[in-house]
Amino acid sequence: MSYIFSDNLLQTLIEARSIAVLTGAGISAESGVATFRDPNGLWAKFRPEELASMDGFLKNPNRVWEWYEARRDVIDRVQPNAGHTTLVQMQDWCEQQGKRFTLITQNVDRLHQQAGSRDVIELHGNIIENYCSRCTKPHDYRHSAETAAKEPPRCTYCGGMIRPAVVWFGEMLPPLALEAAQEAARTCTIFFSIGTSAEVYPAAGLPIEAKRAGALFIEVNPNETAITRFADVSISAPSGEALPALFAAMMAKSA
Ligand code: BJW
Ligand code: ZN
Repeated sequence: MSYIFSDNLLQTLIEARSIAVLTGAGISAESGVATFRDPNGLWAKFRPEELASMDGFLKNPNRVWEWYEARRDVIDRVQPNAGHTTLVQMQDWCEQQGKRFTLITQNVDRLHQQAGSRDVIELHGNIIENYCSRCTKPHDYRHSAETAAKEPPRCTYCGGMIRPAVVWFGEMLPPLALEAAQEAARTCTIFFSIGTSAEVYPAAGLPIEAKRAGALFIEVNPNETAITRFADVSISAPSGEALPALFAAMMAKSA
């Protein structure tokens, strides 16, 4: 597949002072991690309120714990794809050019960090770490296929049930991460929204905040989303193909 990007877009990207990027599950799809809301996504098979909420966890802790253990099995086996690695190259290039680059992700899979991205803002936590659902102390359980537990381990301090360090529905996002993301959205000149359906708030509000503050809003997604109609540029393609093509075109133009 070949992509043609307008000279105007490439020039705007090359001259940008500050680039902010929001990613969602779609950027990891080509690595083999299921998205949530696609036809084959997790929410086609499971009910979000039963698996991704504190109520669901308290009603059936073993089921929720086993679901996260199964997802950890998948994440342990996959590798970052060309979409992730292009964002590392973009960060390197921005930093060499004295531009600001901020990567904000809703993903819990840590594939951005595995690819080499630095200072990633995690809005929805991560699936690797764990903490006590009662006293909130971190717990050092680390998943492995051999030790996968069928029920949540217990807190060594208070005996409470251990939960994954992700953000469930109805829970606050980590305040410093959210503030940093909102600041980047308000001050960037280019805002990319990549592989997210933009259905879940407050993350879904970031592209619109950026656009209101004057940024050019670029969406990369093979499908239409809740915010496609607000995009200044819509790149309707998988991120593992579109991002390397876009970055290569930028580099060719700036050479
Ligand atoms: C490709 C591709 C390829 C495919 N290349 N692309 C304001 C208005 C309305 C509601 C609310 C609001 N503020 C808060 C709420 C409530 C709620 C919410 O937003 N609900 C909506 C669903 C209506 N938000 C919350 O509860 C948040 N907390 C909060 O706001 O606290 C304050 C508060 C509390 C109580 C009341 C009011 C305020 C917390 C949200 C936590 C979300 N958690 C999850 C689970 C994390 C743990 C886990 O992984 O198990 O986070 S839900 C799930 O959705 C996960 C994701 O990070 C998140 C977003 O999904 P994402 O990444 O967009 O994935 P998909 O599947 O939806 O989309 C994939 C996209 O990829 C698609 O578009 C494809 O086309 C595309 N794609 N292949 C590029 N190759
Ligand atoms: Zn505890």
